[in-house]
Order: sequence, then structure tokens, then C-alpha cells
Amino acid sequence: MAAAAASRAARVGLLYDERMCAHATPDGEEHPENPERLRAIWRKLNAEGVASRCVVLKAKEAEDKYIASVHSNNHIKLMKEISSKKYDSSRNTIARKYNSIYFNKGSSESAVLAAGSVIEVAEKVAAGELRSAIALVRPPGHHAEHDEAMGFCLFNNVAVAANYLLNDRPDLGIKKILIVDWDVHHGNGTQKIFDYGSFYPAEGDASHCFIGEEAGKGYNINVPWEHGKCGDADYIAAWDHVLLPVTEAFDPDIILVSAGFDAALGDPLGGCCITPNGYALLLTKLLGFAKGRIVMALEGGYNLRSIANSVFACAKVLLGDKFTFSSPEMQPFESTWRIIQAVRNELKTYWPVLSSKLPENLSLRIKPSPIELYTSSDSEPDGEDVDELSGAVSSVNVIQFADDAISEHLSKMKLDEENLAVKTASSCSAAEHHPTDSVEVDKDGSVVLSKRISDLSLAWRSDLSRTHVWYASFGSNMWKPRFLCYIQGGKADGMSIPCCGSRDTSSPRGTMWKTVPHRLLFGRSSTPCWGTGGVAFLNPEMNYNEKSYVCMYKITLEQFNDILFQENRLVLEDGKNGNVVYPDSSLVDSSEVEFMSTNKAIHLEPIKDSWYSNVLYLGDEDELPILTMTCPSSDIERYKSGELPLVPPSKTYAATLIKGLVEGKQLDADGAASYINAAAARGL
Ligand code: X5A
Ligand code: ZN
Repeated sequence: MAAAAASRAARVGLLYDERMCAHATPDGEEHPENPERLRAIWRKLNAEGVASRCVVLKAKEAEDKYIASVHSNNHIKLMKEISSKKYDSSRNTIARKYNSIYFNKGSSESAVLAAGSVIEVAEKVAAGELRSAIALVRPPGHHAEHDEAMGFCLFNNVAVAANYLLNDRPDLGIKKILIVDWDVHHGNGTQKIFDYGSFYPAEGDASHCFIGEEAGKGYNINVPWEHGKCGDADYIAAWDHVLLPVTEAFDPDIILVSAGFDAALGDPLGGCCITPNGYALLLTKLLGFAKGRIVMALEGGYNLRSIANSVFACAKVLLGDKFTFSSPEMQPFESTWRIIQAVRNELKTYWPVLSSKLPENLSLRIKPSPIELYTSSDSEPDGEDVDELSGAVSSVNVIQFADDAISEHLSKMKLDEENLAVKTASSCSAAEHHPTDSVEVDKDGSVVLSKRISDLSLAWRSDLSRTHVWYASFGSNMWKPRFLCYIQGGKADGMSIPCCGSRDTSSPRGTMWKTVPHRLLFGRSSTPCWGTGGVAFLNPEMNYNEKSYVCMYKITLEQFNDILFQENRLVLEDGKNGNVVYPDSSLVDSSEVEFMSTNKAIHLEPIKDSWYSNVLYLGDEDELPILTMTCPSSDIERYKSGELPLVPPSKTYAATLIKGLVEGKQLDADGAASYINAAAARGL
């Protein structure tokens, strides 16, 4: 009986191999794409008893000849030798030539195993030995191009496996492959590798207008979100109205999923909010095609808990566990419907099933803002009109190979290196490059770290660089030299670690002081920068008996986001490589600002557990909004209950506030000291 049940249940492959954890930053520097990602998923699947229900497989090396169907011989040689002794002294320098790449002594082995592992499971699924499979691989692959590593990817694992099935295993009868790339980032590598046409320098190639070239026309579908806040409802809409109709018409023999989980709720890079159940539903909808032959290969995904829970949900789907999907509460964004309609228009000549117009009533549905209100207000969140561009791109590559191998590869585009010297006092629009990479000491003694910034998606930056706001500081940022560290990078007196600064290092356009009717408090017991002692927060609740000093700086909304990233420790720095990884999407754009101007506050869902996740609107000055960032009201409750400690500031931290107030001519030294002491003593 048990055996019969087991054979009726889907045979699901699960590939995990500790050897793919060998790829790591060279000196243990923090990086989102790190070995713990695989381990976190593996631990979860074991703890939940899911791994034991799967056919567990070990990694296998990819043979060069298979990798060569996708990558140049030079690229293969370099990736395979980069970990050898010969490269010990040049490894970091070579890594820096790429966008968002590091190498160590384990990189070569991991990369060859990642590609080989996807081949391995794809072969077993295509052969019918397994019904479906999940390959837990790293480094990821979908950004890697013919002759180029980028975006944490060395070899394009999924593209290598697809070519293997099509070119090297005619016996398996796989003629049509659907690649679904649900990673939040654009699968530029996969797109280019399977693009027949080769002559278009692909600036902005994540556009829905890229539908493939020549014989491949209609076989590349991009669904480029206009902002980074899409969730289950948006992805399901793209599935129902683009992907699934095309899949039905295409009728693939197998589906390879470039399964990045960085569109997951809680991801530090993505900013989207797909839930584990959302992923389960997206996957369930695909299971209806290709006789359920699905191969999932891990791509991105950087929140360990989110990726573990998401892969767990997907594994249960593949194993045939029953899910009950309640219809999502959220509706897709208005922009989601607009994008889906545009994609359908673009492709309807190739896929007649997309010809019909979406029903009128669909396009009118609007998603409520993903926020929490903190200051009392009777107005409900309105629908928002979001037309900001940001990084989230979901792409679907549909590939059909009539016969032979891929044609000449695309001429390389140059979105690769975004370099920035911190002290370059130019405004830096997304298009500008500052090819400096060094450490200097500024004349006033502060350390200036020049850095390479690697963002694959920068559209939101150029947009928000045109909007100005007043940023109101009430803590150490009241002292201008300290504040400037958040703009220009480096550290000022009293700080023990440097800041990475904003991408736009231009100085504030104005400075101005004010008092606001909010209570100043000091909470949390220590910080990496200031050591033991509390740091400043404003109670988001207004209180007309209070008067707190704020120093306001007129800066761009892009700079404001960079301050938010830094305050909430969302910028990852890799000291050795000098790489700085910012989140790929903004936290506050014009739609949030507009929302706040009627509702006073917005709690930033993607960083809801961070210290400064609550942005307050404090009024206008010069017709520009005054914004500050503080803790959410829920933290105020935790301070009141004693769950979070109210702690007076350290001497150095207090000294910084006092310097700000004195140099800003708000109070004399004694007055400033008693202002701080009173705030620290008062409690809540
Ligand atoms: C595989 C993947 C992301 C690279 C982002 C660089 N790469 N800013 O998610
Ligand atoms: Zn990604």
C-alpha cells in the first residue's frame, strides 16, 4: 500500500550540495548572495520533512562542451581558473571589472556544479525519471551573458540546461522549452542568449518591446513592472493574462523556472511582496502544462526566511500537497493592468490568444496602498497613481528552437560599471559614470571611501533625482558634518564606522531650523556607530505640548531614499572589493510623498522591522514637503511597555547633537545639553 501510494505521488527531485557553498566573498565580507541562502532553504526543507519526501540528488559538474553552447571559451576558461592559485593576486581586480561579482577559491567549483546540477535535474525530468525537480544552486545564472559574468551570476545555468536538452539530447524528445524567469531582476543573460537577432545595442532591454528577433520573434516576453511594490495579485494577473495563455498556445515539452525569490515579501533587494502562498499559486498554475514537467533552478532571493518559506511552499506544490488558495485580498495595481495590456498588444501578432482587450472593469481595479497609518486620520488610503519607474522586472522567456545552435551573440552593452568617487561633487544622474575607485583622506581628516556602486536597475534614481524635499533631522544628523556623511560618504568626529553616502553626492540646496510638536526620545541600547547608549527618535504621534528641534536639509528624493537605506542598514558594503550594493528599488517615491501629505505618515512595509521604517510628513516649506524618518508607533508601544529600552545617549552621540544645535545657533552649549538631558530623562 505504502509503495503504491509513493509511486502515485509525484517523484520530485531535490538537488542540494554543500559544495555550492564554496563560492563566497573572499574575506568573509557581508554579501546578499552568500552560502547561507542554500543552507537556510535546505534546513527548512529538512525540518519540515519535505526533503525526505523528495529524491535527493547531489550536484554534478557541467562538461565544458555543454557550457560552451552558451558561453565563450574565454569566459569558460576564466571562470574555471579564477579560483586557482595563479589568480590569487589578481582575483579581486578581475572581479571589479564586472558588475556585482566577487570571486574566491571556491567560485569555479560552485559555478561548474551549479550549471551541471541544472543539467542533471533537467535531464532526469525530461527523461521521465522524475516528475519535477528543484535545483538549489548558486551562484545564480540568469544575468550571465555569453562572455560576461554579472549580477552575482557566473554561468547561465538555466540557459546551459535548456541548450543541453535541445542540442545534446534529441533522444529525450524535448523540442519546445518554456523558461519562466520570476526573479525580480531582468534575466538579461537568458534573453540575449536566446535572441536570434544580434545587432541591437540593448539599452533598456528589459522593455516589453523586446520580444525576440528574427526566428525568435514573439518568443521573448518581458513584463516590466513600473515600481517595486508588486505582489501576489500583480504576478497572478500577469500569469492569467499573459503567461498562461501563451503557454497554452506554445505547449512546451518542459518548463524551466529561473526561480529567484527576490520578489518575495521581505527581500532586501527586491521590494516586491510575493508571499509563499503566492509562489505556490504561480507554480500550481504552471503545473497544468508540459505534463507537469517543471524544473526549478534557484536564482536570486536574499531574505533567508523568505526564500526558505517560499521554496518550502513550492516543494509542497510539486509534491502534490493540497493548497487552499483564498482569492487575494489585494488587487493588482492600475499600472499592472496597463503594462499587461501593453505586453499583449506587443505580442498579439505572434500569439493571437492575446488579441482581445482586457475587460474594462479589470483595468479600473486599484490596489490600496501597502501602508499602515500612524497618526490619527480619518481619511482612508486612496488608490495611488504610480508612475515612477523602478527596478522590478519579471520576465518570461519563451524559447523555441527549430534546429541548430544560437547565432552570433549580441554586441555587448555597457550598463555594467557604475562607478562613483564619493568626493566627485557633480550631480550624478543614472547615466553618469565616475570611474574612480580609491581611498583618500579629505583635508578635514575624514576618510573618504571611493566606491563602486552596482545597481542593475537605476531608473527610479533618475526619476527621484528631479524631486526635492526637506529632510528634517532631530538626532545626530542635526550636526551638518555628520549629516553630510550620508550624502558624501565617510565619517565625521565621533563616528566609529563610515557611511557609504548617496549616489548623488551633491550638497543640500538649503538648510533651515524649525521646531516640531513631537516628543524627542532616546531608545535602543547601542549602535555599531555610536557604541553603547540610545539614539534619537521622534514620537510619530503629534503632541502640541512638545517642541523638538529639527535641522532641515533640502535634498533630492533620491538622496532621501539613500539616507533611509543607510539609517536602516540596507546598504551592503564589501570592503575588499569596494562594492556597494544598494536596494534596487526606492522606498519612498512621489506617490508615497503624496499619500503622506494627506495622511501624515507611512510605515514602509518592506522594512517594517527596521528602526527607522516610519516616514513622517511634518508640513511644507517653500512648497516642498518636510519629511523625517523615525520608529513606528508600534515601537512607541513597546517602549511604553518596557519591551524596548529607553536609554540615554552615549557621550559622543549627545556631543554630536549638541554641536549641531550650537553650530546651528539654536541653543548655547548649556541649553543644548539640558535639552538633550531633559528629553532623555522624560521617558514616554
Ligand atoms: C541573481 C540576482 C541581482 C543582482 C543585483 C545587483 N542578481 N544590484 O538576483
Ligand atoms: Zn534577482
